[in-house]
Amino acid sequence: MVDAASKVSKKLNKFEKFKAEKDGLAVKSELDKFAELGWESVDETDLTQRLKWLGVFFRPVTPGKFMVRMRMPNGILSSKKMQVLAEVVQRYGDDGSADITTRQNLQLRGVRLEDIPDIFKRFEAVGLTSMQSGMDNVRNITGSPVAGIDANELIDTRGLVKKLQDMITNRSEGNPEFTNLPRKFNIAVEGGRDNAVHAEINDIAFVPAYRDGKLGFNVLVGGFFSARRCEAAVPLNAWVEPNDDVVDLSRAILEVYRDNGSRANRQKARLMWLIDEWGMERFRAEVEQAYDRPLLNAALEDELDWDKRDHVGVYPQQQPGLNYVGLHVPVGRLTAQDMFDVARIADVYGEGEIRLTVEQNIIIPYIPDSRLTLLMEESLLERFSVDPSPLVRSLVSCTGAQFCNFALVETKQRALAIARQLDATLSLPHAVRIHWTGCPNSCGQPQVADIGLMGTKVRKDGKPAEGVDIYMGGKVGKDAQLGTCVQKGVPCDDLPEILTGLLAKHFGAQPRSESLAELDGHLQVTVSE
Ligand code: SRM
Ligand code: SF4
Repeated sequence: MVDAASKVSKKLNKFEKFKAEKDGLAVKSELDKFAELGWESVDETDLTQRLKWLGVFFRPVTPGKFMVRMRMPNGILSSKKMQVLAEVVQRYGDDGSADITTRQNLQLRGVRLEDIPDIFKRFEAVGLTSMQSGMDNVRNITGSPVAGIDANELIDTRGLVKKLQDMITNRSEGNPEFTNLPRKFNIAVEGGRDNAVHAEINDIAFVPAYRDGKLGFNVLVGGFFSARRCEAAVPLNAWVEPNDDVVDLSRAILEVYRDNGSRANRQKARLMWLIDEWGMERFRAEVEQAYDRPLLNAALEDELDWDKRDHVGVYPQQQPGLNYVGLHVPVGRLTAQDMFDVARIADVYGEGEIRLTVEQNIIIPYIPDSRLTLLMEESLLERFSVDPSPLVRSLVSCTGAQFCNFALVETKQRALAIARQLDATLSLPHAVRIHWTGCPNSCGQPQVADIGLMGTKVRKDGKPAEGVDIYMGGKVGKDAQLGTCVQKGVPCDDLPEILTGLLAKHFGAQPRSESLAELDGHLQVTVSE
């Protein structure tokens, strides 16, 4: 293992210091001890920081009730895995729930530290892992949620994403080679035409491209969001074949970043800052050296030439007679019962497979034509609609104040309430993607939205109040581009009116003529507490 921290800089930030004292992965062998001690007696840095290396997050907002962040390569899991996750959440009663994340992943809530050793055994038995899903590690690796079933797909990314995860996490055992990066790191491997995973906002993005008639990936690097700075990824001027080269090149980039990224100022530690410091020519040369063979220049253009799809609804698969059905999960929140129901539906109607999207929704693939009508009658589809109202349909929200101590505002409940209210009063010619994020960390990706709302503190009528900064202009799909802040400090209470104005001016919204009663079906969605 490389002692990266000492190699790079003598001036280390406080995170680097505690990592240098003890690697995050070290707590893996201490879980039984922690479970016996109880969370109040665990060393503070182990409790609040190092446990995140195993995907176990102490929540200062709900002390003693932990969040567990999984890994779901390409957003795919089996019904068996979903059942195990549902059982974990179920044992915590009203405290237990799960969230689908903006990286097509699942986070479990309410978990007690004393149960972690048992929970991890259950995970292992079905091939689930939460290894290296937080802190200075590579996050869940995203890929098209319709990989292998999309009739128009270019590259099926499932195997590649799994291989990448296995390399980075040492097949979920934990890989000390990559547990001490200077900062978090995101990788996306897009195999479709519509850029379903927002490739451009990842530290490494592989996007499909033909070079000399051969299909492979152009490579982009350095995309990220942070409170201080947001950047779209830029071309590395490299093209790789869709095979182990993807894994090898990712490894090379990670090594270069690990050994050279800034460990002094944590606000300037993401990959793009290193690219800025060196310039792309040097960065590419260093990566090429670590890759240990010549890098091929990028193809002139990539194949991202479709508008982004949200996959909500019923769609034919590339396999004749089979369909995938996208269920809308309001702001990604699931109860234990929802999870059992989704697993059952995947078993009864499909082939026991479930997929997650970066819009925090669920896809059930492999549904035969003959089973569609019956599926549509399932009561779960009243909550998880295949045809939700337009603003609710495209709503994305980060965790917010309910569980996140960085949050400046409550997000999920409010996001849903406002979207439902506006859907009841406005008719829209097309979907408008509204993304909520509770603070400038941008987990809810407001910069990719048509309208992005970033939590902030404001004053209203002379009193402190919850508010948002408004972002607009985010484009997704073929010509993805980041939105920018257009209005600052809007009190949340004023949002219905302000959003109505924006929707009318920029998105063709008209006052609705139907009565509210007609929308009843759409208004029944709720987020469980
Ligand atoms: Fe995030 C930190 C939740 C996607 C940028 N993010 C956090 C923490 C861990 C803070 C904390 O300890 O409370 C949040 C946990 C709250 C909780 O209890 O759920 C949190 N981030 C999330 C999730 C769950 C939002 C969601 O509701 O979907 C997403 C989990 C993804 C996953 O499965 O791994 C999530 N976070 C993102 C994204 C979006 C993405 O990856 O496409 C971003 C912006 C992209 C990026 O990172 O470049 C993002 N999160 C951050 C940052 C700012 C990073 C930076 O460089 O400054 C932080 C703060 C930090 O790391 O210091 C952060
Ligand atoms: Fe928490 Fe802020 Fe991320 Fe929302 S954007 S989950 S409030 S860190």
